[in-house]
Amino acid sequence: MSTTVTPPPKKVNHIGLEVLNYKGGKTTLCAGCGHNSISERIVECFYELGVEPYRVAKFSGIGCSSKSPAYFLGLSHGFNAVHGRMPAIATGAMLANRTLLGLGVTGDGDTASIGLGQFMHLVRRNLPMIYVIENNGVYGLTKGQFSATADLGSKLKTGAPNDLPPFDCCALGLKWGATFVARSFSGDKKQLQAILKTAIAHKGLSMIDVISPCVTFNDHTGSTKSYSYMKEHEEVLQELDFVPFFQDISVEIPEGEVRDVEMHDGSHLRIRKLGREFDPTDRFLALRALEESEAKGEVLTGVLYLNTEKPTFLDLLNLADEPIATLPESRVRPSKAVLDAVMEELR
Ligand SMILES: Cc1ncc(C[n+]2csc(CCOP(=O)(O)OP(=O)(O)O)c2C)c(N)n1
Ligand code: SF4
Ligand SMILES: [Mg+2]
Repeated sequence: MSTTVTPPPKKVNHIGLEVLNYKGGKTTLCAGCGHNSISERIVECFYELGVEPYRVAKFSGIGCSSKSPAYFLGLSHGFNAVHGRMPAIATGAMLANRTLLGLGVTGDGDTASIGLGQFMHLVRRNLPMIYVIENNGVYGLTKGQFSATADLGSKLKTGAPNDLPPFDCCALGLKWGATFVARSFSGDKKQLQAILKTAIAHKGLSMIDVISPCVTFNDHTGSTKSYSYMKEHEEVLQELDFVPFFQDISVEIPEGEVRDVEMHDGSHLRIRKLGREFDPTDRFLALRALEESEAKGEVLTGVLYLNTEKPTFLDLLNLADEPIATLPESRVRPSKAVLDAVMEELR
């Protein structure tokens, strides 16, 4: 007699998709590379929040980090740009279709060395997209030369020290007007998840600097971007808890200890202080906290700044609600009469 075995029901998110629908190809990065952990967090967060994968546009430049969009969200759109030029491509795509959820994943070289000028303008414009910097202090793909985020005195595997002071991407982002600035560590699963989810809910440029050790070229004694250095020097600013808009928010919170920030989509970020007083809406305080921690040789992680009020680049341009990319020709091509009037003005 044969018995039929009913398979267990598939686990799905609130839009009915399985986690498999959020995965990408098999990684070709080194085993233990911090970038692989970040890809895993991206898969989990987009799955748990029930983001439609076909609404996401992934952007990257060149580097091991910039290869990683191939390893998550395989059902999304993707554009692998030239080294350091991802912001220009992302800006064009987001202007053409404002209904997309932009996700840039890049490296410290791609962002702070060759791509610094592009990154600067992206932040200044507050383009609504997520911008993840997988920061290992080196050019991993080209065999481990120091990047512009390498700390002064940090040593290469050969023992050669870095003689130049680093750019702190978070400090630069704060200065240039980013509306969500956070730092995390690829090894801190819970913190990185809460930060990524907040970035998905944020309407504006969300920049996340994630210390992501390169196990092949920058994980030795003397490196300040190694797993062991981060374990000893990470200074966690707050405990973070993200409550998505589709979940009950009525949990009691002890007054004075937790700050609740309502995001644009109705989700909530709950920030519980850990010892020190810190106001994540105060840009000057954030810059000071970064300077102080750097002077102490600490790596400050957490949400440094959040501004839910500032208009985005798309708001400033007064774009139509419908994506330009799908408007019919009759609405995007000026009539002959309009063109004639323009030509007349230029005479
Ligand atoms: C215009 C240009 N210059 C230089 C290179 C060589 N190159 C490729 S990746 C890279 C650095 C990547 O470093 P990073 O962005 O930190 O990524 P990682 O590999 O460390 O993740 C460089 C210099 C290139 N591809 N194009
Ligand atoms: S070389 Fe470094 S950054 Fe590149 S995949 Fe390997 S560990 Fe990661
Ligand atoms: Mg790098």
